[in-house]
Amino acid sequence: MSIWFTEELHPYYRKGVRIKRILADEQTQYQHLQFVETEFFGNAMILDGIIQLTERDNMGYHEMIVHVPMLAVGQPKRVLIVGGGDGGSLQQVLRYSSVEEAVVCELDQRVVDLSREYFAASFGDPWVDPRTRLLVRDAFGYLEENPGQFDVIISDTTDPIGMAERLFSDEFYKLMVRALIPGGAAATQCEQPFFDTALIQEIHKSAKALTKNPAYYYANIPTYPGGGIGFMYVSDTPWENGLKTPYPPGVNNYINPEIHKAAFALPEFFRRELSGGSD
Ligand code: SPD
Repeated sequence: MSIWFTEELHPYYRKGVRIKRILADEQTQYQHLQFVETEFFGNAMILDGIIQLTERDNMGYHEMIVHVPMLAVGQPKRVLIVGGGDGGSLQQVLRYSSVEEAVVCELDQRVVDLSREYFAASFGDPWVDPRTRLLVRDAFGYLEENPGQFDVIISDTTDPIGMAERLFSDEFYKLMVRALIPGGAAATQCEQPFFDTALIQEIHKSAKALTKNPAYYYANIPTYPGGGIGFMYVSDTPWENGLKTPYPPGVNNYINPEIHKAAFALPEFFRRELSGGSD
């Protein structure tokens, strides 16, 4: 069998990947969850018709969402991952020997269960690490209950649709910043400059009101709309601090010092939008 999977996250844009076979297809309590084997990108997870990650190109996403805040903070001890049930961010977080606890707040247990099966070749089994604590629950309540607890928070979410919309709100950013220790840093999945300009502007405004040194950065991921995705770095600590920090043990497949720096260089139209259109 060889068929095309076509994704239409935006009504004016489509992309497709050729798939070899469907590995799993189920309706969980929360969403339509599919795992497929693709022709080129290895195994992929699809939620409600949207590609979340593939084995071949997830490194740009997970290395950048994790290492930029982790390196900026230096010796992170307690880390919270919001979402992230596939284990890709967790695998990167656990590379740091300074990490004493990595809490993953994921709503859908089936995402974890099936990812352990279909991404084992890529991520190993980070869930058995004694530092990992999986909480199958909504992150909002957890953030509310845990002010001032985390050195780093990684918001590794789906797109702002349905239940996930709240994770892109000012309210969420306030709770997230409140859950950081002083000088802690967060990085969030923050969508695509071409397609989501207004949303990113709003989030940047919230981040600026809450912290001294927020910044938007970008990574290339061919299977995401527009070929990539951006992240909001949210912290009083400048992201540049991370440029001086050595990488944790293990192999990097995307980040290096040049990429780390260049990721914060924004195309002019978008830089202007984020600066409020004034300069
Ligand atoms: N438009 C796709 C955005 C996917 C973001 N979530 C990725 C989860 C990987 N851990």
